[in-house]
Amino acid sequence: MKFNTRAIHSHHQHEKIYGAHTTPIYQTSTFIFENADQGGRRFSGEEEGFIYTRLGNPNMTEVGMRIANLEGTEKGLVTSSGMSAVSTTLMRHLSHGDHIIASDCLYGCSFGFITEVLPQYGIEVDTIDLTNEELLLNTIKDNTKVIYFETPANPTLKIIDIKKITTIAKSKGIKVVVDNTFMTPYLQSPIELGADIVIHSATKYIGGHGDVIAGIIVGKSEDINNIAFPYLKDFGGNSSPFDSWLLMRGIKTLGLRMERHCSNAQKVAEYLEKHPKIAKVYYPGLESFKGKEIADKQMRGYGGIIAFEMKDGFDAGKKLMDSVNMISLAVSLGTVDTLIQHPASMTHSPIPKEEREKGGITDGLVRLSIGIEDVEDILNDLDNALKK
Ligand code: LCS
Repeated sequence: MKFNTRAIHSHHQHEKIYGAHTTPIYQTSTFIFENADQGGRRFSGEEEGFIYTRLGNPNMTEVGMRIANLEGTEKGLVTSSGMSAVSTTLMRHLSHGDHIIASDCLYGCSFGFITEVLPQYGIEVDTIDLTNEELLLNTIKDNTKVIYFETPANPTLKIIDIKKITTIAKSKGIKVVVDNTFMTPYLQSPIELGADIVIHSATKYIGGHGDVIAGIIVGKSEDINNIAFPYLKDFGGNSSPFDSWLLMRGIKTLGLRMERHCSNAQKVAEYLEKHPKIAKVYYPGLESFKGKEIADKQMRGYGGIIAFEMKDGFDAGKKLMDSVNMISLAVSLGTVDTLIQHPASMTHSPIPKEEREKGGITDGLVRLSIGIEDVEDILNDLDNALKK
């Protein structure tokens, strides 16, 4: 079956007692065993079945398996946040004395976790420009266990060649973890390009409606089982039945929404690029965009996120953010409505200024997450705000 059909049907099991058409919310902390022997078999893994919601729940299984299916892999987990997906995955693959290479442009808290928290556990970290192949080859060491990146990256949309990185990593036995939040499985398939694990902030496009915080981890069953037990189980960063249920509702319309996010963002990016008050626009669908060639090779659309710099710098950007009307001034992204925010003082403030600027996140950069409203209304709102 094709993507949109799988987004609606894959791994759905009709509820048998009352015949509910959609999956009910299994809002329960624990599950009843038929007898003591069965309880023992479930704990030992001899028998499949649910035990206790921190260890798994029908709503989480359905979402995890559906995203795994859409990402073209075997198994998935739903976590309490995107950061739980990042931290649980990395803690599973790194121990004292290991080395991780991460992109120099990442979501602020991911960057903070990797550069501030991991070294406290004796893990060596290098954040580098992963578009520079020679630099990557020179940075890899005998103890390098993981290469970690986002593409397109938050917030500059920096594009990293997934196939190139996974080919290098495979030859050296290094795991590649890709954060596919900006693209979703509808627009990009890192696993097909050789990645081992794909993670998401499902808070964004997968949920899609701005009402849930969640994360996803998908990959081969063996890798996912090794993250689930004992890491997700013992760190306790699983999702909840209701949040998973909200994600399931969002996933069914993912393809439709992504098409609209892409077409709206393309029009807004083209409008901004021509505007006399705008100095530079970052959007992979623009001919002027630096990573366009690789984007065209590995992406099936350019997504809904645009970053830009005002000619008059941060003060002009601040005025713009304070002048929009329909558009909300808020962090997060990937919601049905359009959001605007300032990475340097908001989402990427955990990164020291010098590091931030190395990753291209200047003080003047403004980020837009384009929603699925009628594009004329988004353009009108921006046009009125830019006039001010
Ligand atoms: N990965 C990416 C690429 C993200 O953009 C975010 C959050 C996360 C991971 C973490 O996910 P969370 O725990 O929030 O579900 N990005 C945000 C942003 O740009 N604005 O607010 C949050």
